Amino acid sequence: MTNETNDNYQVGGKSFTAVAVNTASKAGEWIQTKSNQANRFTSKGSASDLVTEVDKGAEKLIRNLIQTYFPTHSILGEEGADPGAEGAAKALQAVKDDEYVWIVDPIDGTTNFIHGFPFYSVSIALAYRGEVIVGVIYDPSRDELFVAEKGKGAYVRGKRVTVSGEERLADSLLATGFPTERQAMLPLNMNQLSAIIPGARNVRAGGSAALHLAYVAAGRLTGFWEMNLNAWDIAAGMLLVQEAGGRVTDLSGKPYNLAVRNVAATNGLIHDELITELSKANK
Ligand code: 2AM
Ligand code: CA
Repeated sequence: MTNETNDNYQVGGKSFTAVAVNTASKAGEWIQTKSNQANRFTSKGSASDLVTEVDKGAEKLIRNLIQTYFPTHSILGEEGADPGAEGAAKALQAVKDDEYVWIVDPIDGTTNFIHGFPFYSVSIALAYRGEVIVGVIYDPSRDELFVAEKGKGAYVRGKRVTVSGEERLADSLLATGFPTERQAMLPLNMNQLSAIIPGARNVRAGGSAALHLAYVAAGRLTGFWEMNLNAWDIAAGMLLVQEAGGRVTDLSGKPYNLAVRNVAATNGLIHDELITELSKANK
C-alpha cells in the first residue's frame, strides 16, 4: 500500500505497510527480550485477564513509532481502552470518524506470554474510513511475519499464502478461544464445543485470536471462531484471511466490521456449515 495521496504526512516516504511491518517486528523483538519478566503481571478486571508491564511498554513503543511516521493518524490500542466490552465500544466510538486509524494489540495472547507458552503475537492493522487496508501479525517465538494489504494478497515470510481446501467440517482443523467473562459465557462456550467437536477433525484453543486468524490465512487451520473479542484482536487477522481467499463474518454470518466481537473466519468452503452448527448451540 503506497500512500501517494497522503505524502505530506510522511517521514522518509515509508509506506503504511512498511511502517506496520517494522513496528510489529520491533515490538515483537522487544517483547521477547522481556519474556523472563512476564510473570510480573497486574490484573485488570478479572483473574484471567492479565496485563503485564510488557503489554504497556510494547504499546508505547508501537504508538511512538507510528506517530513518528504519521502524526495525524489515530491509534486504537488495547492498553489505551478501558476494560470490557463497554470500554472497547467507547474507544471505537472515539475514532469512528477519523480517516486513518491504527488498530494495535501489543501482545495478543498475554496469558500465554505470562506462562511462557510460545503462542502470542503483535497485531497491527490500519483502517481507512473504517475499512481495514493493512494487517500485520508478528509471532516473535517463531520469527514469523504475516502481512496483508487490501487487494494485494496475504504473505507469510514474504511468500504468498492461501487458505486451505477442506470442504467439510469433518475434514477441518478448527480453533476457538474461551472468553474471560466466564460466568456469562461458559454455558454457550460448552454448547458450541459440544456442537462442533463431534463433527470436526479436531478443535484447538491456542490462546491468541490474532495468531489463529493468521493460521487460517496460511492454510494451517481451516477455520476459527471466538466470542467477545475486540477490534484489536481481529482487524489485522481478518484482512489476512480475506486476502488469502477466506471469509470473515460475525457468528450470524453478517459481514465483518470493526465493531464485530463474535467472529467466524474460515477458508470460505466450510463457512456456512460452521455458522449453521454454531447457531444450533446458540438456541
Ligand atoms: P489478549 O491476550 O490480547 O487479551 C484468547 O482466547 C483471546 O482472547 C486472545 O486473543 C486474548 O487477547 C483475548 N482476550 C483475553 N481476554 C479478553 C477480554 N477480557 N476481552 C476480550 N478478549 C480477550
Ligand atoms: Ca488481544
